Amino acid sequence: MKIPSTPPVRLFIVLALVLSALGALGAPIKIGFLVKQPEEPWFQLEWKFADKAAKDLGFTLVKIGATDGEKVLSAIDNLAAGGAQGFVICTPDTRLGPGIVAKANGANLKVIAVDDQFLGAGGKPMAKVHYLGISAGKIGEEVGKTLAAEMKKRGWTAADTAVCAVTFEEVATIKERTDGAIAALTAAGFPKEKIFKAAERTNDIPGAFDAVNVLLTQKSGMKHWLVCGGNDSAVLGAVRALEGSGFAADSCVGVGINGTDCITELEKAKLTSFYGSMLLSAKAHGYQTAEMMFHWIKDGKEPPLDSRTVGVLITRENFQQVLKDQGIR
Ligand code: FCA
Repeated sequence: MKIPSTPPVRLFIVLALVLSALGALGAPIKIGFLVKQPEEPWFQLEWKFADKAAKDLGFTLVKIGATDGEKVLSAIDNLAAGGAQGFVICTPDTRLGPGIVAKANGANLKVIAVDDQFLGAGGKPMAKVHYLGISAGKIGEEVGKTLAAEMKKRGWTAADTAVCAVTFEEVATIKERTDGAIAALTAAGFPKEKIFKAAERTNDIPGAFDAVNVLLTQKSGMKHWLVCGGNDSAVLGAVRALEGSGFAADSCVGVGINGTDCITELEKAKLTSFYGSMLLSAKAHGYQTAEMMFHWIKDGKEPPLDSRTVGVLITRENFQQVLKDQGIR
């Protein structure tokens, strides 16, 4: 091409060529990653693995702690203003689903829900929103089976043992977990009337601690407790409450879920009632969701609508090795 010689015209044409070359390369990809409890190790690990995906694939990751609905909505505004094309979110309230989708659509942002599935009209899961979560019922059943096996191993009888299930039933994935644990315990022959729920007001250690303290004052006189809950925090709070009521490590067994929020507990020199946890894949939840979002934006490759991950039991015996294998330690 012969570029005309007058300087302003030449400058204009050169600029246009540079800009169109940049356009062909595509806009830089920016992805948000919003989590409901940024202080919990589980979510920090999701972020760590999402950061790794950003580094490997070459996009910008914007990590946002979105602890309530207002923060979620303003974060979406900020992402859109900052040139992001999509975000992954573990919402602080699953009922915000329709609002989040409307806001994202309005801003032309793609959404993947991670961990906690959005709820739509009538409290039904929003099956059309791309979601990656855990096989919650099955993982809960593994917790129940482990508790039943440990009870047997210790020679405890149903007459002197009770179950404390720390529940948080407003989040479906958490309810499915405790329902699964209770189902497995009853299937193993544990009497239903000795299974007690302690409902948390907040899904964290203090929430579980308070709920279990209330239960323990109502159900005094038990010799042994088996403890399940929606995640590690739930079981850790319960174990602390039991210790406060004089239950030592040899009188209770607790099994958590996540496996990431109980590492310091398993490392304690002194044995506690926290026996083990179903370790989930923070890598799949952090890296894979960010990667799926990246390819969706870049190549138009739509992720699967519903993916579920599994868990593996870790205890004091194997946790060091398993965490190492999974790139957590
Ligand atoms: C929920 C829980 C987290 C984690 C995640 C997979 O969001 O609150 O602790 O278990 O599911």
